[in-house]
Amino acid sequence: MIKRAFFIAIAIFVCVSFSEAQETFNYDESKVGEYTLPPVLTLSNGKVVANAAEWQSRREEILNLFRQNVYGRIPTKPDGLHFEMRRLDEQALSGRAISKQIRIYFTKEKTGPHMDMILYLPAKAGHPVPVFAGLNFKGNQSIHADSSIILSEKHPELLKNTNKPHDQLTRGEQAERWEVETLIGKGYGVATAYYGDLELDYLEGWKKGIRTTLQTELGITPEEWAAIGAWAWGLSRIMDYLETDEQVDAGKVIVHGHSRLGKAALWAGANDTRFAAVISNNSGEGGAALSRRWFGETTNRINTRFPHWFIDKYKTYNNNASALPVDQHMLLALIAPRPLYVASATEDLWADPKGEFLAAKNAEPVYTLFGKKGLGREEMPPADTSIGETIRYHIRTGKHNILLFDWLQYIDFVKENLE
Ligand code: GTR
Repeated sequence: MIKRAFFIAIAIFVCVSFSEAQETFNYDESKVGEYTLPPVLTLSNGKVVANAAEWQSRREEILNLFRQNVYGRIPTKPDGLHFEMRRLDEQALSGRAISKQIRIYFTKEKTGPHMDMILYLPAKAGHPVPVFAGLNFKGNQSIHADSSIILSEKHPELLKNTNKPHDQLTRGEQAERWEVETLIGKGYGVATAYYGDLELDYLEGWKKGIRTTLQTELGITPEEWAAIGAWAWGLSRIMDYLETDEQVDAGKVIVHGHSRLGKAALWAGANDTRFAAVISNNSGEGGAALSRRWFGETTNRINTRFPHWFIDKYKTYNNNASALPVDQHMLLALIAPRPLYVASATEDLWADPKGEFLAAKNAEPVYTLFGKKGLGREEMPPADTSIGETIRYHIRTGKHNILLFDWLQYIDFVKENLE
């Protein structure tokens, strides 16, 4: 048995290495080649959408195409969903914030699958506040050095091979990505949960994640969706909680995510229109970047390296993205008419910044139907310059990351679009 598993593992490793070794990645704009994007406004019957009311049928079509070909089905909320306050601190962050640590149980039973979220709110707001909601990579304790954050139960699974205590390794480790004080100081709430509470991010993570544990409650088999879908589903469950909290302005919840979690944020925003605005930070291939552009990461590579992120059907487009009935500008269009921010970074060529810009650009016609302005220019802006109105874009100087510069743009974007 062990021997068999060993040989399967070797075979997978050899296949992945072989297909990666075979593939060349392009970083030369002159080699991108020609491609034609599927028209966002043309219905499958050939009719062209002429106004916002007609867009609804095209929207349904596109959503279904993404479900059938890329991310899989997305179930609704389970009946037994309920919340439990684990820790409430009215004097968090030296009195500047209120923090609520809430367990979101996905079933009636307290022994069942759950996700732990933390919500920071500005201490003296005096009114319901807009909230930035996004998943984190390393457990809630990683977003801030705040010692009252309860350690993630799930994260240690990924730290098995080290002797260092979990606490030492991860508390505050990703604080520069979260800017909690900045957001609180400007009057916003911050809600987050660990993405591994939904599904741990490795090939077999689904076996212990919600795709397995909730299949009966949700009426969906594990292969009908994939990890990005599970993470997106979790974002909607955060929204379920936020709707119940009187200190939150549930009409102003902004879903955001970086990188693979940016892909999940886009998919959550596309499915769940309760999210008032959507932010994709360096989400790249399978996120905001056009799949048909041969630049940086490819469909083949993402499906080979991360087979658990997308459904099996998506793998049939490996080396053949032009056969996809969708491209990622259509995913962005599903956010319309809600405010959408797409951000890239100059050194993040793997995510194809120009492909992200062009996807945003090609989502514009849908925003126009609603009388909303998009990017307002044809060419990419210079680095560190935010452009656009309801659709915004910037390319930050530097690496694949989410940093203070990005957050400051997101804050302005929310202020100008939602308040
Ligand atoms: C990379 C992957 C990207 C992106 C990134 C991340 O390895 O190829 O699509 O999602 O990981 O999540 O940091």
